[in-house]
Amino acid sequence: MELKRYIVARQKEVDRALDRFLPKASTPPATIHKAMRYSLFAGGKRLRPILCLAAAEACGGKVSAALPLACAVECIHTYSLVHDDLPSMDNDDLRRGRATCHKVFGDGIAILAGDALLTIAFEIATQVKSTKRYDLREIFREISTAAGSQKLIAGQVADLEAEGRRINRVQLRFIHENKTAALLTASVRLGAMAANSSAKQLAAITAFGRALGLAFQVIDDILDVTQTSEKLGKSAGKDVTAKKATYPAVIGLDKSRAEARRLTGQARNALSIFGTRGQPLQALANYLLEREY
Ligand code: GRG
Repeated sequence: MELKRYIVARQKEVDRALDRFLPKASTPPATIHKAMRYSLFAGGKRLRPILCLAAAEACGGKVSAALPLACAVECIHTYSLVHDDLPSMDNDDLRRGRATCHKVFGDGIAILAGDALLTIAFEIATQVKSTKRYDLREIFREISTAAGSQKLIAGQVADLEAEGRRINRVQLRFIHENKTAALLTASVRLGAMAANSSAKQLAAITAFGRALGLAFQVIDDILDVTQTSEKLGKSAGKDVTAKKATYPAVIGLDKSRAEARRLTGQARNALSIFGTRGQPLQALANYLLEREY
């Protein structure tokens, strides 16, 4: 399997669908739709939607059936980045290789663009068809809990409260599991649900998502201290300046690299029940471990 080509094809598919789902930039009030599109089409890697679609494939489902859910998680992810970049949160000027939403549109519109991206995620998700095993209620519960105050927002709260303070490995894991791994896990679980996965398949996909999600954030922490802003498309070295809770800060760089490898191995092992249908997920896990941005 040629992974690069696979990723580019999926990115295009997701971008086309997002473009269809989002109001046009000229739709009144144009400012908000321009701001939403500015951040959504800023060149994100589309990892969460790609993982969602690959999970549907692994469970023997059609990629097209999972597409609305893949787009919904990308909208939630983008909202979280827009809000995270605000002066009252991480106060960042650079995201996805360009000026952050609030730098271009002002804080008020950036807050509203984030709100609107979160809300439209649920509107887009209504396009999915329920399957024999998973009805829309279950699918909506999955999305809302992942984005809610006990997962994504819990992680962000813990992250804000840990700034400048010494925290231990358990507290750090809590931040990473919620700030990052929860939405990644929901992405693959939603793909599996759209594919009417069996309980055994869903459990394997969940184990994969949790380990991969954690590995992803450990790698993100490592890249923050080893890469340039140019390469990352966001401000490098920010974690150290902001005295952020990160794996390199708590356990050191070498142990962080070993932990990322261990977690990636754990994620890949969880895929054994899928055989060749799990190959794209296997390759994506390896790719994320080796990534440079
Ligand atoms: C504001 C509710 C709220 C949550 C914010 C997303 C987030 C939580 C904080 C942003 C900073 C950060 C380190 C987030 C962890 C997740 C992460 C590594 C995001 C970047 O994801 P990529 O690399 O980004 O997939 P692209 O731009 O490629 O989509």
